[in-house]
Amino acid sequence: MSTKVSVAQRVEILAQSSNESIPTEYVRPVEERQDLGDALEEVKKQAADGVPQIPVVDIKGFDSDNHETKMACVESVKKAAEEWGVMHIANHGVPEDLLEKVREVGKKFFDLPMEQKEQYANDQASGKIQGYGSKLANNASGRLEWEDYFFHLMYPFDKIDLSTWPKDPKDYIEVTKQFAEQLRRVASKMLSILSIGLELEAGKLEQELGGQEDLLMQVKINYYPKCPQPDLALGVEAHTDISSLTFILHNGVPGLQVFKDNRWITAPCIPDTLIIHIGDTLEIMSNGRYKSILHRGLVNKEKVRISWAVFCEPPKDKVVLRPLEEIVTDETPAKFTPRTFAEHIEQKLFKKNQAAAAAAAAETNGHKPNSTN
Ligand SMILES: O=C(O)CCC(=O)C(=O)O
Repeated sequence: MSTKVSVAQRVEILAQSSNESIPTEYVRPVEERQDLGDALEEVKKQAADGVPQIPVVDIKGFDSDNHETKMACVESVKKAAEEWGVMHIANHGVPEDLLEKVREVGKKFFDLPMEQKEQYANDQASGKIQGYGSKLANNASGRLEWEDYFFHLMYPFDKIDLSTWPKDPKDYIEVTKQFAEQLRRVASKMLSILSIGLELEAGKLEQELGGQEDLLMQVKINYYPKCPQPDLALGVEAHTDISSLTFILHNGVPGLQVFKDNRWITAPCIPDTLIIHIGDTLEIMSNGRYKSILHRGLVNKEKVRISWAVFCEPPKDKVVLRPLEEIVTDETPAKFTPRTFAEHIEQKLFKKNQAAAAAAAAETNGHKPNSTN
């Protein structure tokens, strides 16, 4: 039986009702409410509190002929990847007018009438994961996320399926292809910097991840409608990414929060930068030196937020993820067991389902679980 999400379950539709409270499936359990609030308020509060901020790194220096300048760039990226697992990157070289077009075509898609968007609906139960979707209550905890999204593979071009991409607006495909090419270039550069940061050859990480031919880039355009109770809801629940790197572009509305030193830190919107997360794949390959950052998406009462999460992933079965042998020593033995990317996804899903089942059981028995991750 298909579990295709019906129109009534789209968060955009829910948000259009004049209800002042959100349905219970969207109310996060108490243990998830630390630092949870309206993203617009949280980001202001934090600036006033002097909370440590996600580092901003300038990657222009990596192109310099001057060795010291180049290595200073490597050091700053390495430090951010080791201490935070997330950074804003400045001077990434993606033209701002292209980024503006990406924002425009994404917004135009979500502005289409619902019947038109539904033509692209995904069907997770039958394995059709590309397309327009909303989270299904398919886990034991039954909690939902305050967002709709559009997900598709965007690079390499010989593996994409254009029939799954929006045909409206007309320039969606052209703009998204340009965006993909630009981000692929930045991904290579970041992987070179991160390789050198581990004292490896510049091309090592990219080659381990499948190289130009097989490293995949998937885009998830997150559409977070305004929410009447942002102190109770999450746009995206807390998770680490399975990817190697994830890029985040947004429409200038804050919402991303990262977990560091036992608190949630809200990312401010810094003009002309892109956000990059380190994902599980690089954490494993670097034997834990680079951190896969736990993060989530907040919502707010006043503004629609749209973000573009672009996941750079190795092929599912061709590559075995393991701490690179150059890094494993007697003093720093391997912290992770070898696994394919597909096995990593399976193991993670299994753990998540177990945790959700335990949380649901504890709730039924009147206990409060400590963790939701
Ligand atoms: O919207 C964001 O900033 C984060 C999105 C995210 O983490 C995701 O889609 O997996």
